[in-house]
Amino acid sequence: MSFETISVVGLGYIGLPTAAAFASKQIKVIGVDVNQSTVDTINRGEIHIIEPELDNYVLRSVQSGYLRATTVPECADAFLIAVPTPFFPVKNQEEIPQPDLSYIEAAAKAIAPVLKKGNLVVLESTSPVGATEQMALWLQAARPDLVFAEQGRDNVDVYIAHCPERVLPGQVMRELRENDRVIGGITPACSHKALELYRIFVEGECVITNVRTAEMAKLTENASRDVGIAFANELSIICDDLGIDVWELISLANRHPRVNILQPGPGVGGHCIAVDPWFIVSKNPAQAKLIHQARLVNDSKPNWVMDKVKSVLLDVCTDNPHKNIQDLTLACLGLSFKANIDDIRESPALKITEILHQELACKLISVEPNLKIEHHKFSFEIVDLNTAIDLADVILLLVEHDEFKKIDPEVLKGKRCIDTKGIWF
Ligand code: SAJ
Repeated sequence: MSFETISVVGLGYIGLPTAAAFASKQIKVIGVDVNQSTVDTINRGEIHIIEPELDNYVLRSVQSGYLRATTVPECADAFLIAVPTPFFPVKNQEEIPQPDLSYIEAAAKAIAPVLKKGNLVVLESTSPVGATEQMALWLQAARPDLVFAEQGRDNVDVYIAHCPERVLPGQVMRELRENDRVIGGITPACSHKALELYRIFVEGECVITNVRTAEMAKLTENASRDVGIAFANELSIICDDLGIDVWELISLANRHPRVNILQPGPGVGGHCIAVDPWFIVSKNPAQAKLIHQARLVNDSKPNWVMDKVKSVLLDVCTDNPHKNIQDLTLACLGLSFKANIDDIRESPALKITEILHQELACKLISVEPNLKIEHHKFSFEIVDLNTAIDLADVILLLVEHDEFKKIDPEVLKGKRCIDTKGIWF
């Protein structure tokens, strides 16, 4: 076999599961991370991120000797780069975020000294179109003694490809194995080399294309979903104005055999769908009008929800003239970025709850059944579901957790409810 040892650079949400997937197939894997405590945790057979099944995979891989972590890259047959590709901060909403490829550059410079003839380097990080070719240039500059892949070049020493991950947080180990993979080499020989690598553990189909199409495929998947959600979010605002139940409307429209509208919500969260479209917009701002607008629609949905809450609180005061806003209690249900997970990063529900807590004079309480509260510090109070329903004058449903779907409609009687996920009406 061409691949006896594989090095995975960046041991985060994608790199560590990928390293463990290769190790589970009895391939020697050297995991590389700049963070010493991450390296130490993995070498103890433990994990530093939350993902079902991953703990067992890592423990077995480390105990069997197939997975080892280090801060310093070592020689291997293939290198997978799975480092973050964040955006530079923007000064105002009008500015288009620009990608920061410095982690890829640092990873390329770190592995360059240990590269040798016949190696394959795969960029897995979600990246703007052109990033893999840029990585090849950084590698070539660091190792002028080796010939790196370049379009149209036949005889190369180091093969280079892009193979984006497409796994859903919460189902990473299964999806890594079962999902189809798009593989784009800088040359066809690079694609075939990368195909051989992924076939080690991927049971889905591995489809070959060129490098730029592979980069764009990943961005397209998430941008397509973002545009679809923006359509649903815009519909929800129009329907609210027209007195139409958007959930009923969508379920009726979706009975058409060629219509499949996504679901509105309080905004789009997570680290992928709300982020990846910007890679397209930043590269082609003049052409990517719809993709850009979808981002703005989804990013503005939390403001619409907050305005709605304020107007409902005012209504309650108008209906009960003896009550001031200070006398009212608002219960916000859910903090995570989507249902039945504990991940609160880039969560519209958390953002809405925090801002409402800062801005409103009423009492605000929150419920999040998936979080270990002792691990977090919030400025607002967290209570259990029954207490929240008991105390609340107004209930704001932000995440469609199973616990909230099971609430008996009887106990909500007499409360004003704002259901941003359409689970109660
Ligand atoms: N959302 C809606 N309405 C919907 C669907 C989702 O408002 O109809 C919201 C969710 O509440 C959440 C956000 O969108 O806030 C994103 O959730 P998600 O479950 O759709 O996606 P992610 O971000 O967890 O994972 C996505 C996946 N991409 C696609 O489904 C196209 C996953 O396959 C990717 O691997 C992942 O991004 C990634 O890493 O890029």
